[in-house]
Order: sequence, then structure tokens, then C-alpha cells
Amino acid sequence: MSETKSPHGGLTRRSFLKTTGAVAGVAAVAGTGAALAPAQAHAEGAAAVDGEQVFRTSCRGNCGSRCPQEVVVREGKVVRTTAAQLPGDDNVRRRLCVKGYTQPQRLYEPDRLKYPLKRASWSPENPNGEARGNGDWERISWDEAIDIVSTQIGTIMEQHGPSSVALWTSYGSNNVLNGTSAGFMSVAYGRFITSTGITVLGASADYAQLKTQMSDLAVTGNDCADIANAKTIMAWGGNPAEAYIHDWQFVCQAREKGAKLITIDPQFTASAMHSDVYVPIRPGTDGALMLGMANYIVENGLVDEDFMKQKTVSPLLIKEDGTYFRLSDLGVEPTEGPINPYTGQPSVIDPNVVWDAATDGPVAAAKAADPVLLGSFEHEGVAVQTVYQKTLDSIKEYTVEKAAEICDLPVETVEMLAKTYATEGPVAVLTYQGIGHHVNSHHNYKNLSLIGALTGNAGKPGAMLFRAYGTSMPTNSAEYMLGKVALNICGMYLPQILETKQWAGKDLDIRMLFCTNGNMLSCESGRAQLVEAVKKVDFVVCADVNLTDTARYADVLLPVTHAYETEDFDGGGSTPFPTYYHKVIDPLYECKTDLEIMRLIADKLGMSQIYAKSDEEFLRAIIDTPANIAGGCGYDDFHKDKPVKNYAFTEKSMVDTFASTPTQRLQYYIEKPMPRNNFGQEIADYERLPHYEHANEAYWENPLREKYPLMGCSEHPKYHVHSQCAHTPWLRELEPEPLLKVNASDAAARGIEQGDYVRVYNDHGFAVLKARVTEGIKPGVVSIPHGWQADQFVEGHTQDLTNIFMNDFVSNSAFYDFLCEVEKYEGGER
Ligand SMILES: Nc1nc2c(c(=O)[nH]1)N[C@H]1C(S)=C(S)[C@@H](COP(=O)(O)OP(=O)(O)OC[C@H]3O[C@@H](n4cnc5c(=O)[nH]c(N)nc54)[C@H](O)[C@@H]3O)O[C@H]1N2
Ligand SMILES: Nc1nc2c(c(=O)[nH]1)N[C@H]1C(S)=C(S)[C@@H](COP(=O)(O)OP(=O)(O)OC[C@H]3O[C@@H](n4cnc5c(=O)[nH]c(N)nc54)[C@H](O)[C@@H]3O)O[C@H]1N2
Ligand code: SF4
Ligand SMILES: [Mo]
Repeated sequence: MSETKSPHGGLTRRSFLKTTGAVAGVAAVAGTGAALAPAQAHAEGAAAVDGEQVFRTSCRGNCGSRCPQEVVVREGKVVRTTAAQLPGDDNVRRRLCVKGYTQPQRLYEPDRLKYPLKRASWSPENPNGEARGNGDWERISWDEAIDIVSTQIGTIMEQHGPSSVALWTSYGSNNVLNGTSAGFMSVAYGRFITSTGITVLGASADYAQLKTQMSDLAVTGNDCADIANAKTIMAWGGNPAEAYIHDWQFVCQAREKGAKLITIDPQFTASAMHSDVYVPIRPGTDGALMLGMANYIVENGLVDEDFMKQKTVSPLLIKEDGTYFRLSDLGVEPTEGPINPYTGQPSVIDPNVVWDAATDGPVAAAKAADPVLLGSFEHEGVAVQTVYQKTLDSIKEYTVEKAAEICDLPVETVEMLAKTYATEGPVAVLTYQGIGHHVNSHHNYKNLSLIGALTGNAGKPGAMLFRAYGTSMPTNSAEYMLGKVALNICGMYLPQILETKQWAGKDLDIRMLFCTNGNMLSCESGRAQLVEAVKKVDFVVCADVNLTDTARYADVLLPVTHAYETEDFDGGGSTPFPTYYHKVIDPLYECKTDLEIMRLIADKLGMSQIYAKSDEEFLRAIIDTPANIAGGCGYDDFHKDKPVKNYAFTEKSMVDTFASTPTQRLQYYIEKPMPRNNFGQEIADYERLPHYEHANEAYWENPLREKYPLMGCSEHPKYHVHSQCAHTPWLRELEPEPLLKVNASDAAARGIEQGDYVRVYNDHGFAVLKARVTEGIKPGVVSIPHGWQADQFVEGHTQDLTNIFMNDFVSNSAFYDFLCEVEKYEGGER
């Protein structure tokens, strides 16, 4: 690999790594330090060292945890951080991972963007898109940068319509001022998007889970601390020991009390290492395993019928068209319920109906003496059946034997898992993304709901259908909106939109991309196709903290503040303490917050009024709802620099009772399946039901396996948070380069030895990197490393092996759904 020259820092990556002891590294790149922050020192628990100030803030790590931190500033420089003390029993939750500890270094790391940059060969007359990514940067002033960006936005909106400008985002931050939760939910971006009508291109990672679990099934789930109450824990397609350390501590607590830990994963992960049982499943087949378990549970009399009748959708009647049979079908007029805050209209109350054995007829579910679970009936010429009947009919082909064959597991293993799940509960199923990153993996969450419903493993301590998100503190999201979001499309449709210039049957001519809060060209699947798409538009601007893979393809780069350089807020986090970001130091270099940037752009466009409050006023408007203030969670409480506990987080809120689902029952059936992005696609009936469908590319019978026999997968790396920390010196000392995990037998068959450089390839792309030959991955499977940047591979990029194919119902990136081949690389060392 060639030396990587930082366009702004001067140090080469290699020389940097060579010369640092890590602390020296911080000093080396810090240059002239920033001024000491105006913020007030955190007095309580502060280190009693002269000249040091301690601030309470949070890690903006993009791992979902957002850990509370204490940050020490000496002579205007951030020098170290520790996990923040939390009061009383909550202090057990305090912990940081290795990325959290390196945040002080991330402020000064070599690929930090310092100044606005422009690609030298770009001009409005000659966008020269093909040259994007060539690295010919020139430093420009903020005035120039804002002038170019706002002129481009203004001109493109005027000439082609507002939808031609697209904000492309991922999960960089959920913060209320500067983030892009759901693609648009922040002051900086939401107000601009909703007052101009520009297009949102949203993230696609994790949508199998996000859409199915949270929107379709409406499961909020139990708090992670409740894992400690489980008797059996299944790490199902996830590695909490390294990717969810806040869950792992509770896994350890449960195990100290005797809980069994089972890991279901094609890779022998750190979590697998600690498990009682390890199940090396074939990738992409978990759905079949779940349905095989469901059938075993039914056939062996392990169903909790009482729970099924009273607490789940199982006895509810459905009509032939799949919709629920309701009291209105029996001639009872619906009544009006409370006002729906989103529509402003009263909700409609039209209760569900079950077949009551006592009267042998249809009765409102709440009134039935003995609801029937299984059966098909006719009432006044209308054919109805129970949800449970329809479900069992549709999954019956997945016998234990068939599941075992599909998953490449012994029949006894499938039986053992089903029996354990049904009889050794409560079971906490810790799903993360191993079961969500194949094309059809959204069905898995319905399937897990089904086995939870069958066995009564839900709605009580220790029983977790799947990993969920816990209790967030509510905020006033009206502050993000000045109108409606015009178009909110999954960003992975970009290549298709650029090719057809259409979306949902209407013209859509995207001319400009504003990339922010995401590193799509490193993290979305189908990188090669996305890079080609990015080259086609007229103008690309990227606002980021670092010189990422995405930033490299921009025409103008806007340097953004690190979390320690600004005040912000996010109601969620890994503890019951909402995530408050204290400003620890003034922004380094010429960095600005997203909100400052958007204010400057709005000023130029004559739209200053959309941001007519100060940052603090916006924060107050968002946080200071009457309920929050009454709960002791107002802006002033957070700003005092003391831990503030979310009043909405209670003992009761730790266990999901499904009271807020549309049926007030545990659901595994979706009455009206709505695609994430509706462009007129057909919705199959099975979208309503627990279901299994093999992956798009990575499935055993795929004829393409003759050419590309190895199934891909990936993992969330211990020493990265996605692409963040890619060039953080301490972390790269621990893990200097990307490694491809390959099983020893597959390596031997290809003459590959430990540490050899290999070329991994398929029809989508290739990458050259070092092989890690191991017994710790299922034969026939390889794992690509996630988060490394293009300059860190010898050639190519592992994300080029993935593709943009999505299931159009969920619009979910399928990072693990690829086949490939590996060969020894003869081109020399890195
Ligand atoms: N091969 C493979 N690919 C994967 C995965 C995998 O397992 N394997 N996992 C996928 C998953 S689960 C996810 S969630 C995605 C994550 O994909 P991304 O969300 O794109 O991941 P990050 O690398 O964290 O990129 C976030 C970017 O936002 C920037 N950022 C942070 N804070 C701010 C801010 O306040 N303002 C602005 N403007 N920028 C900010 C960061 O510097 C960073 O460059 O990756 C996915 N990609
Ligand atoms: N250190 C670190 N922590 C992180 C992140 C990070 O980037 N770094 N990212 C955060 C984010 S956004 C997310 S979404 C989570 C993800 O959290 P996890 O999903 O726990 O992270 P992974 O390591 O990707 O674990 C996925 C596991 O699934 C396995 N797997 C792959 N394919 C299959 C399959 O078909 N079936 C089964 N059963 N297993 C399979 C992989 O081998 C891998 O061990 O991590 C979060 N935490
Ligand atoms: S777990 Fe996530 S939020 Fe917590 S310290 Fe690590 S990277 Fe930061
Ligand atoms: Mo994720």
C-alpha cells in the first residue's frame, strides 16, 4: 500500500504510527491548542490535580450506547476520559469500551478535517464528476465554501426543483441540534429539509430490525439490564462481548446466577467463547431454524395456551383478505378514541373479534370466555380463521428435519434449542445484526415473536423476544419541523433513481448530494455501485469530522466538530441517563457544528428566519416540555453538569407489556403490511406472517456457488465503531490492518497460510488484504472486516464485495448477503 498523505495534516499515516507512543501522538498533532472552554468545570468527583478541569459529557460513538463520560482538560487540551460516575445502583452500568477511551485522541487524529476544502478541478461549469475521489484538494475559506454550497443549492433548486437536492445520511449522530435521526430529525437538518422540500436519502443498515420490530410489530422491548433476570440467554447473530458491552455486563450477572448462554453464529466470537453451547449455523438460514423450533414446540405440547389466548394475537380472527374481523363486521359502529398526535384526528375504536368456544360464535376479544386458538369458521357468509391457524398452515413445511438441513445443523441441535427455549425460560434472545443483514432477514423478527408467543416468553422480567432499545426521554420534536418532509427515500435507491430519473412513477432528477452524519461509501453495501452513482451528480458536499471514504468523493468538504466541541442532546443511551453533550473545549481548527453550517447556508439563501433562535433556545424548546421539567429533566438540570436520570425510565418501563401495540397484544402477524418506501410494489401475503425465504445471493443452492463457493459475512469490530476510529493511532497500534477471516480448511485448499495477503473477489468487486486463518469460523464462510477505509487495503475495498440489492418491502442493506472466492495474492506486501 502506498503511503497515505493527509491533505491537510502533512503527516503520513505510516510515519505517524511509527513515531507515536500514543500520548506523544496526541501532542504531535494537536498543534497549537484550543482555548480553554468557557464551560463550567465539573466540580463533583473532579480530579484534584492543579490545572485540570473535569467535564461531564458523552461519547458520540455510533454504537448505540452513547456512554456518559468524564473528560479531563489540561491547558486547553483534552488529555483523558473515564466512564462517568452514576448515582447509587446505576453506577454498575458505567463503562467505556476501548473506542470510548480513545476519544481524546480522536480530536487530534491524523484524518481529522481541519479546514474547508475544495476539489481543485471542480467548477459549476465543469463538475468533472468522474474525477471525484482523486484527492486533489485545495484549502478554501469558510466564506468561499458557504458561497459555493449555497449557490449550488439555490441554483439547483431553482433550475430543477427542490427535490433535486438530496441530503444523504446514515447514523453518525442522533443529536437534536446536529444529528440526522431518521434522516431528518434535528434542528440543523429537519428545519431546512421541511422548509425547502429537498429530498432525504436515509440509511438502510438495520432496517430489517428497525422496521419489523419497531414499526410493524411495535415492540419496544425490555431494558438491557433485564438480561440479568434471564435463565437462558441466546446470543443469536450478535456478539455482545464486543459490540454491546452494556448488555454483556448483564449477561455476566445472569451467568453468575446460573443462566445458560447459547451463541448461534457462524463465527466463534468472543461471546461464543464464553458460552455453554455454541451453534455454528449456516449464514442466512436463521429464519428456518426459528420456524423449525416453532413446529417442534407445537408438536411436543410445549405451547402456553393461556398466554396465547389472552396476551397474543393468536385467537384474533382474520378475513380472507388478511385483515382483522372486527366488531364493525358484526354491525357495531366504531367509536372515537383519543386524538392521534400525528394526524390530529381522533383514533377509531373498532375492537378485534375472536371465536368464543362458549357461544360457538364471534365475540369481542375482551369479552370472550374461551377464545378458540385454532380453526376456520364462517359467520353470515364471511369466512374467517384465527391468526394462529393461518400461521401454522403457512409454516408447516419447516419441520425440525428440514430446518436442520437448511441450517447445516444436527436435528438434535434444533430440538435442543426448541426445548431449551420452551422449558428453560425466561429466555433473553440477544439479536443484533447477524440475523438482519441478509436480503430477506426481516422475517426473522416475526418468527422470534412467534416462538415468544407460543411459549409465553414475553412481557415478564428476563423474557426478551429480541434486543430492543429501552426507554428514551421524550423531546419536543415539533422543533425539527417547519412543514412536511417531501421525499424520504432509502439512500440505496440512489443508483436506480439516477439511472431512471424517476421515483414511484414520478420524475426525480437528483443533481446534488449533501452527505452528512454518515460514511455511506464505506458503510452502505454495494459501495462500487454507489461510488459510480456519486460520480454522476453535478455537486457533492460532505460535512464530517474526518476525511472518510465518503468525504473523499466530495467536491466541497466542511469540517465538523467532534462531540467534545459542542453542546447537544439525545434522549436515548445505554443507561437511564439521557445523553447530554457538554461543550468541553472550543472547536479545534476551523471546525463548525452542523447547525452553524446550516445557519450560514440559510443566511445566504435569504432564509435566516428558519433558525431564528440561539442553540440554547432551541435546546430549551426541545427539552423543556412541561412533563420533562416536572420530571426533573429540564435543560437547566442537564446543563448543571450533574447526572440527570430519565424520569420516564421506571422499574415498570423496563419490561415491555405490549400495551401500546395496535391490538394491545404481542403481535407476530402484521395486518396491513406497508413497505418502508412505497413505489407501487406488490406486497406478498407472506409479509403478514412468520416466514422464511433464503437469502438473495448467499444461499447454499445458489448455482453461483460453483464460481464463488464461499459465503460472506461480517462483524462489528472491537477496534472500530463502523468507520469511525479508522485512523485513530492507539487503535491502529492494536489492530494495524484489515484481516479477512477464513477457515483453516478453506485456506489449506487454496494454499493460503496465516498472514498471507489474499485477494477476495466476486462479480461486484474485490479487495486485497491479509488473511487470518482460523478454526473460529464455519468452513465455507469468510468474514470481511467492517469500517476500514479504502487507503487501508492493499487494493480494492471489502465493501465492494457487497451489493445494492434490497428487499423492496423493508429496503434494508444486506451486508452479509454475498458469495465470493479467495486466492493468494502475488502482488507483494502492503
Ligand atoms: N460490511 C459491513 N458493513 C456494514 C456493517 C457490517 O456489519 N458489515 N454494519 C452496518 C451497520 S449495522 C451500520 S449501523 C452502518 C453504519 O454506517 P454509518 O452510520 O455510515 O457509520 P459511521 O462510520 O459511524 O459513519 C458516521 C459518520 O458520521 C460522522 N459524524 C459523527 N458525528 C457527526 C456530526 O455530529 N455531524 C456530522 N456531520 N457528522 C458526524 C462520523 O465522523 C462518521 O464519518 O454500517 C453498516 N455497514
Ligand atoms: N465495537 C463495535 N460495537 C458496535 C458497533 C461497531 O461498529 N463496533 N456497531 C453498533 C451497531 S450500529 C450495531 S447494528 C451493533 C451490531 O451488533 P452485533 O450484531 O452484535 O455485531 P456483530 O459483530 O456484527 O455480530 C453479528 C454476528 O452475527 C454473525 N452472523 C453473520 N451472519 C449471520 C447469520 O446469518 N446468522 C447468525 N446467527 N449469525 C450471523 C457474525 O458472525 C457476527 O458474529 O453493534 C453496535 N456496537
Ligand atoms: S460503547 Fe460506544 S458509546 Fe460507549 S465508549 Fe464505546 S464507542 Fe463510546
Ligand atoms: Mo447498526
